[in-house]
Amino acid sequence: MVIDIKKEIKRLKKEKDAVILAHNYQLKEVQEIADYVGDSFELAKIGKELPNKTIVFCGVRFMAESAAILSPEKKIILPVEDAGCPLADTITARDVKQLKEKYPGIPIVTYINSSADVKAESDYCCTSANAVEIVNAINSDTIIFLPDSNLGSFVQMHTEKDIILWDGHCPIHHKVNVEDIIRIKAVYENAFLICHPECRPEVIEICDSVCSTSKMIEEAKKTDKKTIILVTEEGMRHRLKKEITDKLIVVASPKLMCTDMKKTKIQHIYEALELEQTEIKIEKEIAEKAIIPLERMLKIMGKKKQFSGV
Ligand code: CIZ
Repeated sequence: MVIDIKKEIKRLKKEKDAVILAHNYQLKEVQEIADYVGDSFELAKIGKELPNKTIVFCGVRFMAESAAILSPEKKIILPVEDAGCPLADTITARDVKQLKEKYPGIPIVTYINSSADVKAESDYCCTSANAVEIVNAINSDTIIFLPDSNLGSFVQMHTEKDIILWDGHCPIHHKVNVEDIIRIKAVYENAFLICHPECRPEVIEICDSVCSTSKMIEEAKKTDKKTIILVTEEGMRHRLKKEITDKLIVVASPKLMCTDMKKTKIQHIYEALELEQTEIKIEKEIAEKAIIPLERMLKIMGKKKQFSGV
């Protein structure tokens, strides 16, 4: 018997009181079947606010963990168990503890692309959109910034404070070099280049705008230029193409493809709903610690919202 998988997903969503969230970097067909598409923290917040009991998070592990930290009362399902993030994997909670011993009293700001264990050892969290603002708001002349050193270097360029970096990178963004940008600029001479702050500083320097994935939509809409070159994971192109129909959207290099982000297929979403697997559970003690840097971030951003339940 051939089943209509999209129909089955719809049925199971209702049966299990579930919502499907998909990251901006997911496959086109996954974005299309999702109820919400966005950046990781945006999605975790949406998941928290929705009434559904179950969240199917199409993304990588740390993203589902953030949703679990924010919504401990809900069932958070990651459709592909081994969808991970090589950047998040560059640091462990033990590494953070060692940094604290080495630099006592220096606040630790941790990018959202990190495990729950690492967040639990951190003082503040940040996203790529608010990293500069968070660092500047902290009452200390020196800050330890984890784990992405390109984002940390970007912050260093926009603050008077001294930033101690962790040597982590997103291998996808870090792979793009100046030659790639020069090459694509030569093809599309009059294009507007938008890059992610996880890119190398020398790449950032020759782009027109540097911002988080959610801000990219705004930036692409704002420019008069008719061609947009994205220097971020290629899934973002689908999101932009949907929202901006009168501009040509191009990805800077074929290197910008994250295999972990592309692991989730429609079939996995169906199985995830049917079997309610893989559930992402955070130990209560870790969740209670990990929510503190997230709440501090929200407080700085002026959203003094308190998350209950952990
Ligand atoms: O946290 C996210 O969603 C990522 C990976 C990047 C961004 O800028 O949205």
